[in-house]
Amino acid sequence: ELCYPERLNCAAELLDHADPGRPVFRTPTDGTWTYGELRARVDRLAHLLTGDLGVVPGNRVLLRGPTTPWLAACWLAVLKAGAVAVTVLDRQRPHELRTMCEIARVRHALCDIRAVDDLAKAEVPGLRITTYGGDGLDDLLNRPAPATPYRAVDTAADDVALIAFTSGTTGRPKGCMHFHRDVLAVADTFSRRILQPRPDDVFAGSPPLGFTFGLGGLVVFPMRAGASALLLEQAAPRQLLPAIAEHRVSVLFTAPTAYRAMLAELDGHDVSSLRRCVSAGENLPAATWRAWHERTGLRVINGIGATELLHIFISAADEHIRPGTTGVPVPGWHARVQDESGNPVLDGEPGLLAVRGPVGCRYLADPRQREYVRDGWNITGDTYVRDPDGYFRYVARADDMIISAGYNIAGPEVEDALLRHPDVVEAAVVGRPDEARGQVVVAYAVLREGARADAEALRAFVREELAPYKCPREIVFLDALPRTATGKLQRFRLRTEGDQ
Ligand code: 3SK
Repeated sequence: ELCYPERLNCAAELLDHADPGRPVFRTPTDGTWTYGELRARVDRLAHLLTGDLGVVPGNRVLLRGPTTPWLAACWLAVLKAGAVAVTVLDRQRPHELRTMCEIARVRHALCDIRAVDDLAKAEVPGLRITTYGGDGLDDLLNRPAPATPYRAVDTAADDVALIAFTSGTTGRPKGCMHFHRDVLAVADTFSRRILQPRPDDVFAGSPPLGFTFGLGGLVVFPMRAGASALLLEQAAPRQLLPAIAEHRVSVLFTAPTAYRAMLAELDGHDVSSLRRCVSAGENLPAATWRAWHERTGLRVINGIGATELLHIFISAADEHIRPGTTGVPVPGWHARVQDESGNPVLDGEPGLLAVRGPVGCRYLADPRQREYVRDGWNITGDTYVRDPDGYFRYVARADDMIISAGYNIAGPEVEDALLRHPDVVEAAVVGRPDEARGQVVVAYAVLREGARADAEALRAFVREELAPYKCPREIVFLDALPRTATGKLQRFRLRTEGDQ
């Protein structure tokens, strides 16, 4: 049982426990910040926010920039000052930013100077933008520091700390409100119980801080454990692999696609410092799990999380990992599989994943709240099967099931089969409307450089692995699959490809 005091400021809680001399953020080019240095910079930012910038508790402050210690410091300062951090991705475009600012009624923004153009182009009425990383905020920060540390605003544990946006794989963005206690709860469930971090751990990964996957993995979890994080502005596998060796990274957060890309480039890289590898953001196919295990000896910790629930709620570590499954509910969380009417289905039968735990979905002024939360359960939109031994197995996104000539086909199962072929690095399988069969299975594949396999060879390979009705009618070769800014596959774009 998690138990937090009624009055709680999660930023103060994260900042105040570690030894001030220990490292908290490392960077490839700008050195290392200690907890003491971070605390001093956060206090100075909080003084600025509530002084010159006129921010008052409850105000929503947009944060935008690449993954840097300054972005993390801004996030902590906004929360310490009792305001609400509105996190967005630095890849989001002006019209998206404008919509998010409208939904969250944002009046202040702290923005990395390198990401300010699109925010300015968004022309948000009444928005005061303060930049950092150039002049602007740096100017203010260079003034003599106030003598006294900043006293954290006495927020309630269930005051809103954070609004994180999700657009899913399509649609108008939804702002998810999370409380101060929620921020600690994800650290005290997934991180503490599954990762079991130690103060000497070095966290790193590819998700940006504007995505709660990255915010948890690169700021909240390391700080809650008194550990440190390597913050990389560019975290594609090409940068990640050498950084792991150079900074002795021990806990890695990334997505299945990145594990596959790193496998292709692993030769000559030392990953012996890794002790925990987390995969989330998308389903981790058993083929990818096995390939990473074979090459590195490491057992990837798979997990499913959601912006609505802040972080990961089903997972497993060490000897409890079963490749091809997501795992079991993280201690503190409950999960079940149910039908459309909310009745639990039998083990082994597919249905909708329903989750309950210390964090719940609270959309900001959005009627879709009624679809996501039903009878106290959060319906994530994923189709799952619960095995008789209690393990949860991903089937597909609920709207990604293919129905062909009366057969239900889960695209990810066919993708998994394609990924077992040595020439295939990425695969996406969708249903295309068909008069005779309702839908037919169509696969999109990205091949390894220099690979020779043609569509017929891949179809023959899949026929050896799966029942013939699951075999793609057609295989289309692409250079890359369409993905959202957070790296999620956009199957709807492939489904409508033929319409354009
Ligand atoms: O959206 C996701 O897939 C996710 C995964 C892990 C942690 C947090 C999130 C939002």
